[in-house]
Amino acid sequence: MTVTEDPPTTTAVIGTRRLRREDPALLTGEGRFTADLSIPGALHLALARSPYAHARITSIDATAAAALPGVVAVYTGADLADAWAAPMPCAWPVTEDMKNPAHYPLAVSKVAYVGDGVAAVVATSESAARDAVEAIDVQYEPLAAVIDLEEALRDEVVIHDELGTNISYTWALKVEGEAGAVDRAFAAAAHTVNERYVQQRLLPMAMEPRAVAAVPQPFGGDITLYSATQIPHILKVMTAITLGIPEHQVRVVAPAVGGGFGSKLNVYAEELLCMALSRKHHVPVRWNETRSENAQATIHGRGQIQNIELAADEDGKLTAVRVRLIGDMGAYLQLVTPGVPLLGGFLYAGVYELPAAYDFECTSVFTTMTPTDAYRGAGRPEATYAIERAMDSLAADMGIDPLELRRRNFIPKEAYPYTAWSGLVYDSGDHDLAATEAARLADYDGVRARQKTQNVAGAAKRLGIGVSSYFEMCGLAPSRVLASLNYSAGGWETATVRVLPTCKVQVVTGTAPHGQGHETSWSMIVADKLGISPDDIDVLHSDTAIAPMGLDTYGSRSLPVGGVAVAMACDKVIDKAKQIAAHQLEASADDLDFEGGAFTVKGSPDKTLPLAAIAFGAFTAHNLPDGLEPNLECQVTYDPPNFSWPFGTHICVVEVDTETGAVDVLQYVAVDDCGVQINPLIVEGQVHGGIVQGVAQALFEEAVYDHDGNLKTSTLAEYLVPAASDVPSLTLGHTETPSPTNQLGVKGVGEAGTIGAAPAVINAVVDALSGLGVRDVRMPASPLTVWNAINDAAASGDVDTPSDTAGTDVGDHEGVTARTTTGGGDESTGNDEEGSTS
Ligand code: MCN
Repeated sequence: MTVTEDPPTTTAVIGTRRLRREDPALLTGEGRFTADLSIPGALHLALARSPYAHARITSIDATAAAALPGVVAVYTGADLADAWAAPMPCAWPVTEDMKNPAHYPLAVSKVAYVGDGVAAVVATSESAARDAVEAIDVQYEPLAAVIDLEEALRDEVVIHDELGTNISYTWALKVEGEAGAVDRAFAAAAHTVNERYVQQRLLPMAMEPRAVAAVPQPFGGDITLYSATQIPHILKVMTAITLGIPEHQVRVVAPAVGGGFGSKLNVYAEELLCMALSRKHHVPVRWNETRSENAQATIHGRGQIQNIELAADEDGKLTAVRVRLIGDMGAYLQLVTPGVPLLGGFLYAGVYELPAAYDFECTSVFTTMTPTDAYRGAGRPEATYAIERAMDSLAADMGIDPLELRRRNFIPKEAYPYTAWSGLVYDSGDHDLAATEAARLADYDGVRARQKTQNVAGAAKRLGIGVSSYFEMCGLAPSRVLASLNYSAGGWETATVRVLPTCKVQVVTGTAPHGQGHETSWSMIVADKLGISPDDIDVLHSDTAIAPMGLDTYGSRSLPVGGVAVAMACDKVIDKAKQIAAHQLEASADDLDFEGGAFTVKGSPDKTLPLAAIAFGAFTAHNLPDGLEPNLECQVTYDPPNFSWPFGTHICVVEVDTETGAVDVLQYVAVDDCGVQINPLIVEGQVHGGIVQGVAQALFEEAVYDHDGNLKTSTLAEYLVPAASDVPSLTLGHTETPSPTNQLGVKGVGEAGTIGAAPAVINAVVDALSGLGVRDVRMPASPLTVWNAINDAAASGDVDTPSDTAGTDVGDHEGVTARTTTGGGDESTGNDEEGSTS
């Protein structure tokens, strides 16, 4: 385990900062996205969508629309009732009694969110289809919207009549060494905190909105679905089931995909409609999403109210954690909606030692808003936010430095592999090393010293420093563990390595990259393994006709599962090549070394055979060992023994303007540990993007609904995706603690930045203002929200450390009286937008 600022140099290719081979085509506009595909004769789909959040459909009159030029047909939900063999899929029934309303691509009698599809137009052009949508006369009987999670719980307005309740499920994870351990720990605790946090809804906002094109074959019933999706393989299975098409007749292709962040990990109505209608009309049917539709009809992320309680002994060592969560499912359950809070459910003790005294319970409710589902981190950023914010509250109450409190609680590196209270085994970690490195890069002590002089009475700008130490339970696999969580699919991944006669290599992977650079990374793994140039290696993916088996890309699983499968397939190729080499060199296979792309007989450097010769020999099959199949192609399906557990510490330094509430991020340091890095350049890109999405949640973004259930932030004018100028230059360091569970020593990194960032930022904001009595600031910490927090604290007079006492407030913890807090956290700093989501 080492602290490394320079890339590791373990092998020739792995660990080098190779430029992404994917980028030239994307940067020069050559990349072909779904909407770019030229599909002669395609009809265009457009959807009439509900303008009401909750209403009964009383009538639909499409006569005028159907008569418009270019319109081929208009369909209602009732017209298409026979098109579906099953409702739209939810692959994660987390409890046996989970309530899941039947959800079809078009609503039939009732709508449950603004944007719910009620009719479909197919026309000869996109504009004709969209114009016709305007001419459809849909009459509704409006019902009350439900946008408040606690109101949804009360069932005063029930959204899905047939369920009789808005509660989809309650899932509990209570682990106690002895019965009553949690209650006893809280009763005996020297310190407790009890905090409430709101995870606002977020819009994933991939740069490319969704796009679909379904192309039926004229004979035989085969159909090809082109889709901007992260999950071509899962989509193939699910669309076959939902439409009742034999699976072998469905081919799914994901052309270039412009980001997903979880939002393209789904089976959407428009995909099913294009497929069903293309089969009905025997011509291709395509659909391109507008940006506003993307905001309304593509899944949202987060949406939780969290209540977290920590119990700690006199030294601040955690003795129990209790969490109560309300999850906002939105109007319907999409592919993995119910599993999102559950994924976080294991992480509310963070990277800290905890006895078996953990009590987590989540109740998830339907609301009349766009369905939620996995968004970068999916449950894990939410959990990390809660524990990391609560740790800061505990530190503040105890009057100790937040970094010091974390150090007292870190799982020590000697304890790894560490069997946690949950029974899960964390593979490897050195949290203190990552925290120490982050503190060094951020000049933590220096900033604390600066605070003393800056945060004086009446200071216009107050300095804050926030720490967040995180775990990312990722690399989604192993299949058996996923089964124990009621997930309906496995977690394995496939790879084929095919050495062509001329020793060029094709890698076929079941992962489906949409910005993560797998072509570059996988070629680097193969190059190292086989001793050939990465430029001689092609990586094929995202087409189920080429890569028939796979489980796709999400959950930072591709490298620790799919990339490791690639390495294992190379091992198989080498084993087979060795048999050929042994045969041709007339040596025992045990006496051969393989290095630099050639086999050499041990002790006889002149007796050597390059892989190129073996590849050609395997192709001609003129001189192979008896019984050995020709060609050099091997496949592996890998189901890892464990999740992978990357971790790290992020530190954010902010300055808060006390007169305007504006937050200026002065410095952001991230020290992440994802084990061995295949390509540090890609890792940095992933961490950069992830941090920006976390900073965005902390400071900028929120899907805001009004009381009638209208999304008020459905364009980029209202939904504040940060611009490059809003984000500071990021200082990245890393530590390298290899995972012992796979041969590459790798862990995933795709979500790490997002998981670490939001709590680091808000901890910094609260740290800056704690001397003014501010204990919490709700996300996004917009200037108005921060300003209100300052003024609410002033009005309540709850100032721990008077701001007129220079040097005794933030950062100087000697001046703070330790106290035990048992009340609820400060809830007064809610977002002031009308009808915010929670
Ligand atoms: N990598 C590496 N060394 C490591 C870890 C990762 O070189 N130790 C490299 C991998 O080889 C791969 C990339 O980093 O090229 C990401 O790998 P991994 O962590 O396995 O994550 P996935 O490829 O499975 O990507 C999924 C992850 C998720 S869950 C979201 S959400 C997300 C993310 O990736 N969405 C993204 N990053 C994104 N990046 C882009 N551009 N667009 C998205 O939609």
